[in-house]
Amino acid sequence: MARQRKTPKQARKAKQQKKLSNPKDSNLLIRNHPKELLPGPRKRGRNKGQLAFRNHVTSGQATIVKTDLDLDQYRHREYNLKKEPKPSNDASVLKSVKPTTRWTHFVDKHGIHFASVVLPPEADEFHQSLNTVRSMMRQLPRKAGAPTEEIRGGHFHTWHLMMSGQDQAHMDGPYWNAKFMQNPQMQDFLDTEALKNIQAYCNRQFYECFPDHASFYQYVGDSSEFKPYGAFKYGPCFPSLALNEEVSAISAPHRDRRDYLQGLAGVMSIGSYKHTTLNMQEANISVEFPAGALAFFPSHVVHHYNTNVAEGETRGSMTMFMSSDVVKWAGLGGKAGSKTKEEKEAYKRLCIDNWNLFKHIKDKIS
Ligand SMILES: O=C(O)CCC(=O)C(=O)O
Repeated sequence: MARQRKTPKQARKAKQQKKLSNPKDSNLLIRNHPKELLPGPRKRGRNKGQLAFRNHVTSGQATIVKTDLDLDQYRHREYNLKKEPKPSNDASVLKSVKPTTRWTHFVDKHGIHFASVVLPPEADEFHQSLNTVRSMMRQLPRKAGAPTEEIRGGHFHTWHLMMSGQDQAHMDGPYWNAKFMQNPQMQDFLDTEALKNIQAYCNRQFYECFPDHASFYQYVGDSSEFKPYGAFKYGPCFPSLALNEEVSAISAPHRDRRDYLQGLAGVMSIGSYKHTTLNMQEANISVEFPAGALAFFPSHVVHHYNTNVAEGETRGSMTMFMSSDVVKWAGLGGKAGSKTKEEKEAYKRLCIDNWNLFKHIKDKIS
């Protein structure tokens, strides 16, 4: 009997499956790593971040916006939200917010702080660094990235500098995606002074907006699984960075279901454009998102997307995040499948406890 030809989609899936079940050892970050169950977030840096947050709120440099999000709806979930139909990309039905202060903090219906948008600082050094990063991004070798996936809107390239530890990849430990590992130009880009300035800025803002999350992220990065290997390339908080090419990179509605459920992603918007928005469906808001602004939000919880920039304008973004698997590797120190029931239970409890990283705004400023 003649074999049926695979559709292009089936062929792509088969290739991907093959790749996943034949991991290259050289992509492994660490082998024979010690087991270490995470006890919880560290205090390091958190107090300083808390103080900075309180200062900018009480000195009138921040606006607090109440939204329709209800975080309580998600608190019983440990790792994943169920797949739901994607919302439409009609942002005109959402409540529009235009940041007028340097910081805008968004709270859910119970007052829990879950997202922030930070307008770019005036400092020349920041803008010079960002422009250098933008021009270097244009030179990045295309072979070190991939065309955008379906979930994202336009036709653009994404460089996924991603550390992961997906169990379905049958890896014995955390690993880098191969394209990134093997590309020296990408390594040079990450070592450039300008990128380091932007990286430090993003991590500092993370501490100053979400000190509890930031200290937990840094704690994961400081664990013996990752620290000796300099694994958190966009650290100290973020292990992974996706560079969305500056052409017309606009996200279609999606949830990042591999991001740590109780965590936050950061997105810095870049480009030459007059207007786009970051839209958060479950919060029912559409926030003006100018070039150079930085947003933190729960990327696994809320469906998010952008509105188009005008014809002839350019737009890209730098998305920083931590996959669930990264926390899992540090929490379980190896394959989840080979763990005892107690270890698995302890990890589940850690995840549920980590919903408490989201704090009430009153507690953050008192
Ligand atoms: O570019 C943006 O504003 C959003 C980026 C994003 O959602 C992503 O990279 O997953």
